[in-house]
Amino acid sequence: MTGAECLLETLAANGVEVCFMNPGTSEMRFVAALDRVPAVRGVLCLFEGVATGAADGYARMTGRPAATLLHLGPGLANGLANLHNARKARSPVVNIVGEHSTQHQRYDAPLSADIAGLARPVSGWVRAVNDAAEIGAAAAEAVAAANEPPGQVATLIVAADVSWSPAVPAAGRVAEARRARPDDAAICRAVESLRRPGTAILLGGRCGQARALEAAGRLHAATGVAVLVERATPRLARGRGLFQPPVVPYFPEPALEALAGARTLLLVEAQPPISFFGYPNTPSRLLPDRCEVVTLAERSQDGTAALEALCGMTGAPPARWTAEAPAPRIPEGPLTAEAIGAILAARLPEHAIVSDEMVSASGAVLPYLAYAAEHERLPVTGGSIGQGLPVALGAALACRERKVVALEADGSAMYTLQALWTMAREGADVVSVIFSNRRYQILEIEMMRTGSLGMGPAAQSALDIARPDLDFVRLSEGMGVPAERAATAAEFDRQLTAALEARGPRLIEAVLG
Ligand SMILES: Cc1ncc(C[n+]2csc(CCOP(=O)(O)OP(=O)(O)O)c2C)c(N)n1
Repeated sequence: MTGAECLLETLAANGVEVCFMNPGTSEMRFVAALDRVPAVRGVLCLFEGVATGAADGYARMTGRPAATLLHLGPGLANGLANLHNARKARSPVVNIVGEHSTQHQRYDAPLSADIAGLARPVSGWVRAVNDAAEIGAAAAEAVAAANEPPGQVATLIVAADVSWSPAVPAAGRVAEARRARPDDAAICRAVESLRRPGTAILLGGRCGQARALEAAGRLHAATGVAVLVERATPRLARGRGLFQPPVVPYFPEPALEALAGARTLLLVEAQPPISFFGYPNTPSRLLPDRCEVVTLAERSQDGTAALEALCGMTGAPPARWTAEAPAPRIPEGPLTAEAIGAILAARLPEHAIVSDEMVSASGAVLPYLAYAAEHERLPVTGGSIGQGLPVALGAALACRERKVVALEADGSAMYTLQALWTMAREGADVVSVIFSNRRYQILEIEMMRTGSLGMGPAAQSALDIARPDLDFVRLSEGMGVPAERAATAAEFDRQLTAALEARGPRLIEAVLG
């Protein structure tokens, strides 16, 4: 078999089933091998940022890596921003990058670049393979590295001649890495903290998922301990019937307020909270000075098991949760972010996956989603916009039986809009809602916050994405995704209901009044 077939066979033998790809000449033998190794399905993406974001979404929902296939340094560079988000999510990704054949690497050919240098800042593991004899073992090592808790990007750089030379696969499967439960000393320290007034728990990592939330809710009900969730928690269960602790706010002032009472902060797969940005008059560190930080579980450990152990040691009984207020009624009139929130609260189907890149609209919409049916929310983990649609695509291919809803600000949507084309081609069950305010609205707020006294026409023009207005209906239809435009709450409700009932991708351009 060829090195490319050996690479794919090894990926398949180690549980990698999908490869989000945008290939070139150096990856042609990999592409050819897809027909001989059908256990790995190639999914074509028309921009590398779509491929890397989709791999992130897939990993968040399965806990397993997808592969990506990118074309030399420039292809990798196009995919870096969403690999950055994947790194912050601790998503396992097997990031395969093609390289020139070994004899060609000594020349400064047009596509020559420092691939490892580009890969390192986003990768926990990087290996270049220039000998076909190594490709089987290297591929197995890449999967093992990606899966190493808590999960990371593992970049495997494969020379073109490795792909076309004969090779033999590595024997057997790599051992599955398990997350260790924190030791008894860490659990005893945490039990002691729970006895003290002013203790708060901060959840992150995998502890946004239902089982961990249930355990945290039991502790909250039994001991009164405050519970918060990190903003960048990659997968957060929400909705009626769940314990829904608040997420640390985006802006520093409300975040400082939310944490002001903490005397001890128990970290569970989380890090001490810091502000998203530094501003002229607010601190970066969000904890009060006198607050002691106690780590119950590191990011690489099993925080859920640790929380459950705490429940056992404190005798916290099962608790029940209901959303405090009834679901809000469907509004009338012009379409606003609040109206979208209320309609989503009523219409979101059970177990939906919500990819959240609403940016400035999130403050208005998210409180309503507390009343929606149980769902999971995937936020932007690394602040790099252009991840929402690709993550939705990856999540939809990972969970074919679940409806995915991408809540997407218009400016952010334009970074990786090509995700719609792959959604159409793959029949991905995604309803994309574009929040069309035709501005970079959050940046108008940030402009004030960073001390600017006013905006002249040049500055305003830099934050205004109208002139010309983007026509998301035509953009979407042009990529094969049926689309409609809503300007009133009633239109949006009707279109959303129909889109949720259909299968396959749909888009609604929500023009905000
Ligand atoms: C890759 C990347 N480039 C630029 C930015 C800076 N940035 C943050 S928000 C934003 C505009 C957001 O506009 P939109 O998505 O329309 O949301 P709105 O603020 O209008 O709600 C930009 C350009 C970023 N976060 N990431």
